[in-house]
Amino acid sequence: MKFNTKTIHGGQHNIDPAYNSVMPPIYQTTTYGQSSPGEHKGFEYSRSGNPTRAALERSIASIENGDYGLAFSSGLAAIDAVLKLLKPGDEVISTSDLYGGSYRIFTRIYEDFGIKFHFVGMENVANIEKFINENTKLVWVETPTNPMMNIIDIKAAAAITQKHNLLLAVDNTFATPYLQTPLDLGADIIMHSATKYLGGHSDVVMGSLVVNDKSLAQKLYFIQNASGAVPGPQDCFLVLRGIKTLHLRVQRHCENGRAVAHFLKSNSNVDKVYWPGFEDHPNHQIAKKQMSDYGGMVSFTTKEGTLESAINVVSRVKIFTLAESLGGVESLAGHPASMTHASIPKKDREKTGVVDSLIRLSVGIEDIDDLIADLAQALE
Ligand code: P1T
Repeated sequence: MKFNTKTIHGGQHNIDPAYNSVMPPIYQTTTYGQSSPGEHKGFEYSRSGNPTRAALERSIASIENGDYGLAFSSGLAAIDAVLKLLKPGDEVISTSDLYGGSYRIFTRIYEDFGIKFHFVGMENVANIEKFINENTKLVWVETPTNPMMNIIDIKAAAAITQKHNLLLAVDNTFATPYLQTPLDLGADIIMHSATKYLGGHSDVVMGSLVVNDKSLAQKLYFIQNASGAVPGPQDCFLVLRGIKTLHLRVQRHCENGRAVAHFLKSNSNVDKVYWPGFEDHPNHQIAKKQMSDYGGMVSFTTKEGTLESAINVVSRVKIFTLAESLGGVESLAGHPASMTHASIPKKDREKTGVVDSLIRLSVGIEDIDDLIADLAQALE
């Protein structure tokens, strides 16, 4: 099955034997009757499993070319489940530029449990190897990175993790499987904030993991059930509905993202524009190789280079909404330093480029003329 068919049909065969409904019923139930103890029709209790969630988990696995999918109550709950594979003393090597909340769970929760994190610029993947020692267990890659749009070579990172017998997890939130499928490039775990493009309509908070290895899937399933951060059936239904148009939406996000990136580059009140489709982006060649297009996320700095100038722009937009999050049909503008990345100490975030004058855009699927006119008036 090709991708544009998988988004609609992947893992959805015979979802409703009772009435052949084309969408799975929302099984709004906590529990399932048993004919005698342990004898049931596949579901016992909705933390352990729910048919609507199972339909979504199969869909997500299918679009990521994976064998096993798991859904969580948020992207961070999915990250939390991956970190629970580790033990005190273990070490993780992570992308240095990443979502502020990922940085926060690493440094403010798991460091206290005795896990050590190294934040490494992975634009040159050879840097990963410098931090590997006998305690290293996991390499965490976000690509494109949030919000600097750095690109990390997943295949080259996988060659390193395979050589050293480490797990490679890729946060595929920005790219979506429409643009890149990390398991095919050698990753072990794919993580999503399904809140973003998979859901696609800014109405659900959810996370997911996809893996191919059966024993890894079993460990993660154990954690999902034992820790219990599962999504409800209504939310699973909404994300499943969102996935059915993922290919159409991301295609338009890419078109609009490209137009916005070029507009910003030509605007005299803009300094730098971060978008992996530019030929002068430092890892454009890798983006070109591992992604089928460049996505709808664009970051830029103002020419003035001050906090005030960035605040002015994000306060003046009218069609873009000043808000956290991304990946919905509507365009959003964010100020990473004070919003999504405020939990990263100023000196650390500035090292990665998250300066006070940086603005991040999640370019939606509205008419491109309206989006550009809106940015033009805000930048004036
Ligand atoms: O918000 P949640 O569903 O828990 O997902 C966390 C998360 C993980 N990974 C990436 C790359 C993300 O962007 C996020 C959430 N990001 C935002 C809310 C944001 O505005 O960047």
